[in-house]
Amino acid sequence: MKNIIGIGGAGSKIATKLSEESIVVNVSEVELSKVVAKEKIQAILRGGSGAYKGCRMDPVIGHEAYASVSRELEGRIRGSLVIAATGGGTGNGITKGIMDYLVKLPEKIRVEDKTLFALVLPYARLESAEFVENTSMFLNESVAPAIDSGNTGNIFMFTNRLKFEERIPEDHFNQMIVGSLKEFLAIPQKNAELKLLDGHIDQEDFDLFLSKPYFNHFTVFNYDAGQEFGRQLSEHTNTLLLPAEAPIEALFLMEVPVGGDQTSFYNLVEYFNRQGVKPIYSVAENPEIGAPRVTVSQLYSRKPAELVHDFNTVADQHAQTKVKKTITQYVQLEPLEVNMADEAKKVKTSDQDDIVALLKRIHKI
Ligand SMILES: Nc1nc2c(ncn2[C@@H]2O[C@H](COP(=O)(O)OP(=O)(O)OP(=O)(O)O)[C@@H](O)[C@H]2O)c(=O)[nH]1
Ligand SMILES: [Mg+2]
Repeated sequence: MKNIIGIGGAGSKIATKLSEESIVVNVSEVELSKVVAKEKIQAILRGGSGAYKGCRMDPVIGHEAYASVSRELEGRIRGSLVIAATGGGTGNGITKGIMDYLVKLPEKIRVEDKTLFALVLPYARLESAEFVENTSMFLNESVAPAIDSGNTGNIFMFTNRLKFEERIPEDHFNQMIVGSLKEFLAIPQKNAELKLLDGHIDQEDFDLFLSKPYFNHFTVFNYDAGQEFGRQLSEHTNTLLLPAEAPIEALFLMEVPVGGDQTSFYNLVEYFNRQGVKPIYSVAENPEIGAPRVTVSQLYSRKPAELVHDFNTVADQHAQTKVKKTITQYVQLEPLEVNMADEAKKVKTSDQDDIVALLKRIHKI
């Protein structure tokens, strides 16, 4: 990872928890002063005046401020991870600037230069209508085209649902996000350090996986080889992330204790095979654990309206209505055929059968 870039209040807090070597970007001087970072970039509001308190939840203001930092950011986003909340003005508006830039690039970005995004979505049931609307607009107008351009890498869709439902203190919740991301990103390092028993995920394989323009749902749990894997996977979704849809690609690391059964990974291979996916995997011996553990990542794709709906699937009737309103306001449904052609193209399959299997899997035929 070249740089970790935190944008806006939430983005900066989470990025600097992930690494003090982060770069933070904010309009707000106060928020910038509160974090320890390698580099602090202050975005300037149009007109250059004001107390630099932030964008007051207005992404239009945040997007206008993008012009003041575009040069600096465009030089730093390649091969980097961008972290921002989608609800406020600054993280939303400036990340929109980055995504628009990636969409308009005349050339295709190389694998190692792809930008990853970790987005923090509001919990629609309890967070303000502005946060929800800003998010709907962002998912539809920025995220969907960015994915379609093929120029973004994996996108992690974090949600504040658990934070609100379990009343978790903000700092602790941020630590949970960071801990979970670190665990997933440690896969190649574990492959380098642990004794490998089967398969292999090296840094290049991992980077290639991260470079795909899909959503990434990853999760970690103790695996019981005596039980069905699919059920365990659905019982152990990562509750910090939006749930995964039918996977297009998958990757897993299975860690087994010394002398543990190293062949149960075939269950996972077969499970994914039934989903039409051939996973990349490795099995490693970890002397520090007492039971087998798996880190599983699934890449999936969503259309704009589904995306907007996703972040609210668990909310109550009131919030459903709130989100429905934002869907009709912001989301224009494209003709299905257009999306399907794109989906098929994105998955670089050599034979027609695979494309048909893919379309079936995503329930389009
Ligand atoms: N998980 C988490 N969410 C946060 C945190 N701070 C704010 N949020 C959420 O992020 C959204 C608001 O985004 P912020 O990052 O505060 O806003 P901003 O990008 O700085 O934009 P403005 O302050 O409007 O200029 C809301 O959904 C908040 O609940 C945090 O530290 N952790
Ligand atoms: Mg702010």
